[in-house]
Amino acid sequence: MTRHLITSALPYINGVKHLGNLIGSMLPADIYARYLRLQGEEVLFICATDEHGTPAELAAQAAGLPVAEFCRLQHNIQADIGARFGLSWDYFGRSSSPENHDLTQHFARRLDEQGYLEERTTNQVYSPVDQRFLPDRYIVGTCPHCGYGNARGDQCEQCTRVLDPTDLLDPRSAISGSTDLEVRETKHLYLLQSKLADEVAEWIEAHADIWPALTLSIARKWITEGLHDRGITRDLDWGVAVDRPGFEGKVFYVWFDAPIEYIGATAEWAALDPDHRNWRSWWYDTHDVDYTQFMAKDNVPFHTVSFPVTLIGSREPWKRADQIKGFNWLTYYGGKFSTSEQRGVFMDQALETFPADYWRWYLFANAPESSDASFTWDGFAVAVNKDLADSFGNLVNRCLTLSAKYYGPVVPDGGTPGERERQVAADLADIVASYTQRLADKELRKSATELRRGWSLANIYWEQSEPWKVVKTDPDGAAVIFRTVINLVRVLSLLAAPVIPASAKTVLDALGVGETRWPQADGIDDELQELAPGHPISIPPVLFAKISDEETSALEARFGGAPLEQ
Ligand code: B3M
Ligand code: ZN
Repeated sequence: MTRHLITSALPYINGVKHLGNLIGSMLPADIYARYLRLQGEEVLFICATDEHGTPAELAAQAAGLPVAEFCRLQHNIQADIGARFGLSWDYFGRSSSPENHDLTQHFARRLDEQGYLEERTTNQVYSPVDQRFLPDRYIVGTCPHCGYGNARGDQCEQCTRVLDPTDLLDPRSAISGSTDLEVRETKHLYLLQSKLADEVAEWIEAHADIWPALTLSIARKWITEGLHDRGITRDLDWGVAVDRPGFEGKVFYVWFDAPIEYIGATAEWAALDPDHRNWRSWWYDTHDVDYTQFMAKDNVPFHTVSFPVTLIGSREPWKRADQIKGFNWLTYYGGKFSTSEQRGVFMDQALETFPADYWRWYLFANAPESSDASFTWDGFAVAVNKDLADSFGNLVNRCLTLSAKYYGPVVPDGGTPGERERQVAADLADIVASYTQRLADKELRKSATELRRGWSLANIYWEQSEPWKVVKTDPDGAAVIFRTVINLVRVLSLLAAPVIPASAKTVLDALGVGETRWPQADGIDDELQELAPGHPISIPPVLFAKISDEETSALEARFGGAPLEQ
């Protein structure tokens, strides 16, 4: 029996995440986990906060807090918001955990024993005013190529050329602005990726026919460009200490320890119930685990190349991803969401304006899969009004309200399904089969199309059958229609449950559906008779409130919907 391991890219600790982070990894992973659980599969859904690196140190400094305290507070904030978005992690860990420290140091030792680590002395920019070495991104200056005055030491955002800090004209510290910078020698550990390039390339090509095009193209690009040895230690205080003589005061680079936290968080999860949870059975020398990773495209290189280098180089049988679902970017009116510049809609703000399901549906149906997708408030209002309110919510409330009016709070009795019901059953079977396949393939937009097809099928059957008229002359005939629609609503709510779990539960509770299990296409007749005559039902509250044009305009004004300056 296959067990399913699912991880979504770990959100950085600094600040509440925006909708792009949500749809870029965490939400698709949650939808997939929920779908598999409804299928009766064993699932372990893992995520965590990514707590190391310069951004964490600087954000803590700005908050006037010790970095460990800052991370603890921010982790709890992100855990709470994730829960309110219905992100059903089995565990939401912390990359600063002792488990991750131990595992990171274990991998470093193994890589060293296998000959894949090398000490190298390099020149690095030091800022006496800041009393620290400055990572490339924290040195700014004038780009020698295009004259842009805020070019970063690793890349110029204006002409996108990759830079070396020493290329910059008039360099200064991005932290203090100090121009008093020195170049000092410093020693770092280098991971000899070049020695493992062939094995990584072989692993990538072994997945060529199952990875999505976006994932495969990025992975192949990095291999084609040649795998360079890279420094995996930094002159920072906050992070996983390098337990090696001569490396006092240095920590591992955040991208070395962060993916290891997928394993670390699993160990943290197991530590809560050690008698029943065995983290190694998911990660070490496993043969029954199907592992899917979810992330945005900028993280794909680390997951298809860097992290596999660590796992392969350890020469231990660690589980590697089977499927890697990468996403393009969600933009905000065409511009990049930005945590540092507070541009776009952030998860806490989103929940202040509308319930989680509204966002979950919009992001699912507009996921940036084959290309970037642009969030607009108009697009959001259309998705909520047309799909959720009109197609799904309205049908649920009208059919249950009218059925209860004519037959009481039970599934109506009487009548025999006819040709029209047989056709509805056949069409529904096709939709259940295709929707199930799309979800299994983690194709969000195509899944949304199939779910919409199901809502449309039920609405057309309802409108064409006109039970509110039939009931006046043929109560038994109308009973068949109401019973069929009520059972259609049950099936469609189960299908929608992974995407809009709160709303689906409201409907399923009103229908008195106890066992939530995945509908079976090859048993569709039974599915449409599951709620038998006499089964008690109630009327749920209105599921979705429509968004008016005035509200949409006000939201655009509040969140700055105008096209952003690039
Ligand atoms: N913290 C997310 C980002 O780049 C990064 C993912 C780590 S996954 C191990 O925004
Ligand atoms: Zn430039």
